[in-house]
Amino acid sequence: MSDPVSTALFELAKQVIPGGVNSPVRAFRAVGGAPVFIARAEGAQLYGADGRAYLDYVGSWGPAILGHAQPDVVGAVRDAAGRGLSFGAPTELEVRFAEAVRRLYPSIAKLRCTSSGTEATMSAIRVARGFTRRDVVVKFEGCYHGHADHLLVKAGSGAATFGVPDSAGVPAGTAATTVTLPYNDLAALRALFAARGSEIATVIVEPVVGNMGCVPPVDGFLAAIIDLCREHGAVSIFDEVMTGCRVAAGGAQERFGLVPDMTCLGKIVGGGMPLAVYGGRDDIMAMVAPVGPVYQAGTLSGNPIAVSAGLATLERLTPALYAQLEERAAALGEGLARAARDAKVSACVQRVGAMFTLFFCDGPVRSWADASRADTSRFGAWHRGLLARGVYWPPSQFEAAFLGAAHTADDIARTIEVARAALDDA
Ligand code: KE4
Repeated sequence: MSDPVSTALFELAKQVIPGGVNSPVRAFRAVGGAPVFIARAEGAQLYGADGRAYLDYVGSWGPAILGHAQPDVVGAVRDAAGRGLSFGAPTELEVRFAEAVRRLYPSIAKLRCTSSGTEATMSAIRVARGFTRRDVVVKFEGCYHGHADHLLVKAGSGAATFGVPDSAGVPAGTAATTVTLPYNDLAALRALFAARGSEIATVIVEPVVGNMGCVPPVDGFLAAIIDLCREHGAVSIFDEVMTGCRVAAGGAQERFGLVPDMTCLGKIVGGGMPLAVYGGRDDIMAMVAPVGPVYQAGTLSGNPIAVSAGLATLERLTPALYAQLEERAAALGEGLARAARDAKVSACVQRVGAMFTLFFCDGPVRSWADASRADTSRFGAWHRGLLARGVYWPPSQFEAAFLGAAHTADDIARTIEVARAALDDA
């Protein structure tokens, strides 16, 4: 159960903020109880409003790969803040940041900063539509790319029919230019291109899905997206807002050795500050105003404080960090799978690098149709058991959990034991 301080704060919050939260998943509706209100965080630990400590596996939904309040990142933010918070004018910092991103993502010839992942994907799609002079956007069921209207769309009646809104307030006409296919379904993708290839502006994909829980791509799926887009004059967009700097310093495209036409980044690149990126091939990015006819702008785009946090983070994404994350995440994944087997619970662990999910269903989970079979009420009971024992897990079966540099081997061992005990509650 949540602490009384958080519960009281939650009641106050609900008087002034819809659902008491500034983003829906934080409301704990999928797992029950009041959300923990966080007072501060350091390393791998969160501290609730009542002072209670929690071992954190959300990491602000990915950004905290170096651990919370990492001294060098905080120092960079403090220094930058002393020089002014925002200028609405170009700075050298933005140039250095863009150069640092390009070194990690050679597929990005030019990039633009935005203040959120939603802005990054929304802008990338607008640029792809301007570049191809086509309207149709292809996405995959279970993938989330932020809350722009044309991305809040679910599959229509048939696999390759146009989408229907997945949120109130999205006009049917907007949804109708988005086609949603099953993730990892190569046949459906090929069939769509065969039928409508000349209408498709872009295919946007989470190269490793985090937003239905961690679902890796099957061999050949991502390469097929890139190849089919090239063949039909469409633009492939890797939405690496979550996977970027997470599954490798250079993201999924580095891990899998692929070259998408455009890439979106967020979360880790901003070190936890409001900073995201979209970019890609020179000829495509030449479409962006003021050079080209596709308009995109932002008062706080490339904000010097956010960019300082991003730069300080990128500079610390070392091979040693990823080796440590791989070792610790593998130990945790194996420990969770063993605990589920010992408890005779139908479950599977899916992991790519330091992003992972314990699904309460048999694996493999390759698509939304698979993921939606998970026992969400059992997940909720397990989550409450973890929380009661001081482990803060993503409050939804359909989210990925994350490890950071500050998680120790002892933290992993403790988490496995706590997970084992919580499985008995679930
Ligand atoms: P933001 O607009 O939330 O910065 O980014 C949207 C976005 C785009 N693409 C991917 C692959 C993403 O995962 C996200 C946002 N991720 C969610 C967590 N699954 C953010 C948490 C939230 O919505 O509160």
